[in-house]
Amino acid sequence: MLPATAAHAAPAAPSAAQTTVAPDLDALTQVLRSTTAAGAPGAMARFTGPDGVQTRVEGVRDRTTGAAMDPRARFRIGSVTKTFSSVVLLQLVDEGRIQLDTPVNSYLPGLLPDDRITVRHLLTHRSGLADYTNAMFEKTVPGFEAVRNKVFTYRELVGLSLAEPRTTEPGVEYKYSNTNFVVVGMLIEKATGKPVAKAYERRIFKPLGLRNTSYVHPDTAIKGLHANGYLHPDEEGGPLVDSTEQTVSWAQSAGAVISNAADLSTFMSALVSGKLLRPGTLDAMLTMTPTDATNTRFYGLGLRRYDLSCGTQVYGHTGTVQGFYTYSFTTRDGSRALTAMANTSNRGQANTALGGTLEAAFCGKPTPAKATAKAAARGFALAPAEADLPERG
Ligand code: REY
Repeated sequence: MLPATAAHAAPAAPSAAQTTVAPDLDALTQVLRSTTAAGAPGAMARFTGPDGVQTRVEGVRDRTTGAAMDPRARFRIGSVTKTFSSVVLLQLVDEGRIQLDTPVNSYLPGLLPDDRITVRHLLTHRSGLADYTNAMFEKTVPGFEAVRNKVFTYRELVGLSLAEPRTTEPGVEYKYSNTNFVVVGMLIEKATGKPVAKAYERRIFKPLGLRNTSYVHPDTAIKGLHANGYLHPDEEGGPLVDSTEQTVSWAQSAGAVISNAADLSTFMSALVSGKLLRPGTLDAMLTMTPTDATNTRFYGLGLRRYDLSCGTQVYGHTGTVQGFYTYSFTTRDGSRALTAMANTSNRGQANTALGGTLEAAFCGKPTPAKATAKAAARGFALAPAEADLPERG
């Protein structure tokens, strides 16, 4: 059962261009191989489209046993959690319990030092609240070891952010910050009177039947068939750290959900096809502003849009948590979806390589002449150096 307030909107009609492109499975395999060559023990991609499900794997999910990567494996999704948190928050907007342009302080009196910061500023990363994780993980492995078994309250995390100067005036600039989605978690708990885990379960996991998805904070294990995560140390050539078990308390509603590829794609497709939000709030979520100068990457409300070289636009989120890189994206009509994961992190080259799964899956067989002409017509710079840089989360 969907919550009483969930609306079923008709999905947007797929464009002819979107339905005729088949994924390039050889290219997908090549991308996964380059991801493992760049230092990921394993990598996987799972594509859903009109012809059903196609999966590709490379490498291992467990370096000790040598078990192969498995497309069904569970893993830590990092910031893809932000899309789940946004959906819950926006359902509360649909129910009239929270308003997007109301100051956060009217729901959580005195929490923030600036009454001008609104709920929408949090969801669009325009609050100016510093990201406390930059200092926390300045030294990657020591930073991780210091928090892997810790349990933080939301207020402690907000306190870490407020000890630093704010980065922008409210609303002025996009500055990605985990703090925003920590405050979103607080708003959800304030409005529902229950832990965020209950809200995710009742409003998303159960209605969509996501049996491989959970929020177990502060438990440290990933139950069932899962991939182990391996963190690269800052020192080149140093041993990988098995980072599978941790509380993820440093992220909570900004990054602590566990899921698998099938569930993430189901979630993203359901979201864009109107199964979780009323049309007005979904429109608000899909209203995007650029996150960089390439004009190919955008952020809405807890949701990214990437404009690919073939002109196809995909919606979803990226995730980085120690030991795991994730991409989960779908076309606007929800008919095609890709979730890709590599079981490593702090390895930019591996993350960039994994991002290539999007082009292989959604743009299909490379036809350079056509792609070049199309991209030029749309004013895209082809593969600018900047566009190759992986984003945080
Ligand atoms: C935190 C550091 C990444 C990860 C982060 N993740 O903010 C959130 C997100 C949930 O947006 C770590 N990097 C790594 C370092 C760099 O420690 N010194 O790569 O595992 O997804």
